[in-house]
Amino acid sequence: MRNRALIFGISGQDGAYLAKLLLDKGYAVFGTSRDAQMSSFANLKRMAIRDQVTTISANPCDFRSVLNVLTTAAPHEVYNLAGQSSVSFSFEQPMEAFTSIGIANLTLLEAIRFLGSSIRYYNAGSSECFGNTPEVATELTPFHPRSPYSVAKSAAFWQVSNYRESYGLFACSGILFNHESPLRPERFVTQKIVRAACRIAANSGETLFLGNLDIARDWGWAPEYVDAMWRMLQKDAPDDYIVATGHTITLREFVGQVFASLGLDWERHVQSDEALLRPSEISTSRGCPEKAARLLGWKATLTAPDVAKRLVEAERERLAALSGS
Ligand code: GDR
Repeated sequence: MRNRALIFGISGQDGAYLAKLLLDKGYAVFGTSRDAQMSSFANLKRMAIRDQVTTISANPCDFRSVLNVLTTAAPHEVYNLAGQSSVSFSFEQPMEAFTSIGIANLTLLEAIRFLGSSIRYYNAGSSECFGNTPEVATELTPFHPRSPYSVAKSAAFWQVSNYRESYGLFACSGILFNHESPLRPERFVTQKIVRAACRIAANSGETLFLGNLDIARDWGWAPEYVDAMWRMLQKDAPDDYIVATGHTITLREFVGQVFASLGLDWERHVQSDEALLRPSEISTSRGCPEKAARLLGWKATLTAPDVAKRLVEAERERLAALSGS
């Protein structure tokens, strides 16, 4: 019998790459959206897999809705990638952050427990839970969340741990550091920079306004990260893992690399804007991916400079396709 996977939040970047990975492995893939009839599933279309995925309407905060989709799809594996994903937006909508992340995760765990099911469950955790990590974070580093988003992600992480300990659920959290791709919207800083830089290279004459350029992040390549999610659910026992490249650079360096790859001097085109600063910020984010390498056999092959280069290449290809050249 074919393996069946259900992805909550299949419309996002990670949902699309994970769906592709699972389809390539022979899975029957089901994906949810709050209103599947109204959703465009643009990322699935861009990956040319829209027709291969069965999409179902479901609200992960609604117990009945979750029971319904779990019964319909009858999955062996459930990946919860749904919920708010923007840290900056969570300061504007903190209740939505907690509901779409914390309550949704709890509802899914409860539904799996209620069904007495042997479903394997993946929860999308986040490096944001660590807060500032001038020293490299491991899976044992205490959390210090600094945004409504990361408070909710921390709650979800401990819910998973608690359901594993209390009820023996096969549930894992992947603590993913920043991971990027051309499927990201401009709300996230990497695509904001790459798209603006490409427009500037085409003589738009605009200035790119950014917040804090001194922050440092470990930016990896999203298609590689979904493979780590899958590997977690193939182990004999559930556990939590950091997923990172182990290589951190500043936003200033990232911007410099993007502009340089287009033959531009970034300092002539970029300005800092105080309005883009967050109420509280993580200045440095560093993660140790050693456990994932040792126990999952997973290792990132692309680090931030490669990510910058690939994003620029992809954007140039997209623009060329649009202009028909
Ligand atoms: P982040 O991603 O908050 O780290 O969360 P984002 O790309 O939004 O910000 C990265 C860093 O860049 C700084 N920054 C700006 N960010 C945005 N969006 N726009 C700007 O103009 C700008 N200027 C500076 C930010 O302050 C921040 O420090 C991502 C998401 O994918 C989460 O879902 C995930 O959990 C974490 O990464 C790990």
